[in-house]
Amino acid sequence: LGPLHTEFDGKGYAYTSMFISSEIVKWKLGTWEVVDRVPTYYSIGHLMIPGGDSKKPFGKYVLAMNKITKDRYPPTGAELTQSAQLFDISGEKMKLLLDFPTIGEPHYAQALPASLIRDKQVKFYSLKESTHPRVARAESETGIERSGRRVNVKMIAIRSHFAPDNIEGVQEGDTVYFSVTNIEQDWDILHGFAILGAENAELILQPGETRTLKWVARKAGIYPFYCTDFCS
Ligand SMILES: [Cu+2]
Repeated sequence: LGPLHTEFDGKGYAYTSMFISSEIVKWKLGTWEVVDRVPTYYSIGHLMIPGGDSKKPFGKYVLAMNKITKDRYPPTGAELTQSAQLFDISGEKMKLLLDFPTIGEPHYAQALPASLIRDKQVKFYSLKESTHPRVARAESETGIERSGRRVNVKMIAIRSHFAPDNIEGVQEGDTVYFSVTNIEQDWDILHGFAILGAENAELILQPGETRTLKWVARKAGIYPFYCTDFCS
């Protein structure tokens, strides 16, 4: 009851989410007969077969994204997690592999074999090839310069420190532009930058990336800054 969405496995079957009866129904294209059904907990909305809305589905799994979590999880407050279920659809009957909590009411999703993106993804930004005007490729390229009431700081971030990490001489009312380069060239070492008194932002830096945070020295004092991608 209550069919919402349909995905295809590329092998002649369709899978329809049933919101009211809380189930996935598998049916055969052409004869339209129902060949299998599995319960979902509860009130499934979208469902997803990797590539299942394309001409060539990958067709090994179906994911149920449910809208109602009634009686599933401990009470964690007014907001409860939603639930999802992953089924193996490589055989005749759907087989539950994993039942797990997820965030929000997931509104569709897509999945694909890792091999399609593994060799094509940008893993980190090459420092050598960086054309960023504020890049500092090494500690020797960092520096602090003043022009009027503006202070430009060029910094590097590396595990587990910044350089320079002690900046003196900023005056009350100055505007400081912190340009920070994460000089790591390992794809999975991120760094961040936050400073006390920054009102609405901080930086997160992919390896090889340079970004700038504007900060105003509103009052004389000592202001700590730190890496938000905890590394020390
Ligand atoms: Cu860090």
